[in-house]
Amino acid sequence: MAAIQPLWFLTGNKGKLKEAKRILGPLGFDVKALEINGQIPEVIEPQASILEEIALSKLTQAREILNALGKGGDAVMVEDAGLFINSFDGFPGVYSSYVHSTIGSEGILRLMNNNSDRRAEFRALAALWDGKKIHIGSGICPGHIADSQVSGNGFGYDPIFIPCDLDSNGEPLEFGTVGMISTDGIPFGGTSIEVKEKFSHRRRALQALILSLGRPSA
Ligand code: ITT
Repeated sequence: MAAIQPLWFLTGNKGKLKEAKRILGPLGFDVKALEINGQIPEVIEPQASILEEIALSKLTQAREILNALGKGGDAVMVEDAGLFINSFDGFPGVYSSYVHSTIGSEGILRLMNNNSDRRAEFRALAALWDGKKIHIGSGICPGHIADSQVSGNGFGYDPIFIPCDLDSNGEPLEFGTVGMISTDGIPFGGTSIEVKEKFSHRRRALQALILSLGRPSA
């Protein structure tokens, strides 16, 4: 087994940090929040229409912060995600963070009122600097927007997002197809973190990243 490698994660989202630790820990990464004096550094999130552009800009800023801390040789990662709703042409997409902090999941449900096409997907784009070069991994989780919120676990839009079922290989099926693996119509917010991981865009993005790094995945 490879030696444990420190990996800085620049994020202000504790839910994302927790999930990344769970996924990457067993693969030999000690994932730690990138902080300065106990504070998450402010970064500029560019106005861009694709997740990759945002993530790469944040990665550049993360590397500058690490350099300033005298840790320029360490590995550092950012990850950008969003909820893309089909009938809104992908909105909120790259604006998911702003939309969540303003109208929230409740607001999305209001906007979706009487909307019969409830298909949506989570997308995640992870970018990692390994000290020499940049690696990218992306992941998608197709699903749909619930009629009402559930409370319980998770964060962000988890209370209103129901993932598509998976086939026996763990791959997502078409919307409406019954598969071997299912949350039985329960949003992520009503499932455990272990269940969410089977479906998660984040898990897929991080696994693709690990593949690009040439590390064996779990
Ligand atoms: P960063 O500091 O890492 O940018 P953020 O909260 O802004 O944190 P993102 O831009 O990646 O994170 O996410 C956009 C929004 O989508 C934000 O409101 C998240 O809470 C939400 N989100 C991202 N991943 C999610 C997931 O797995 N489940 C539910 N909501 C999620």
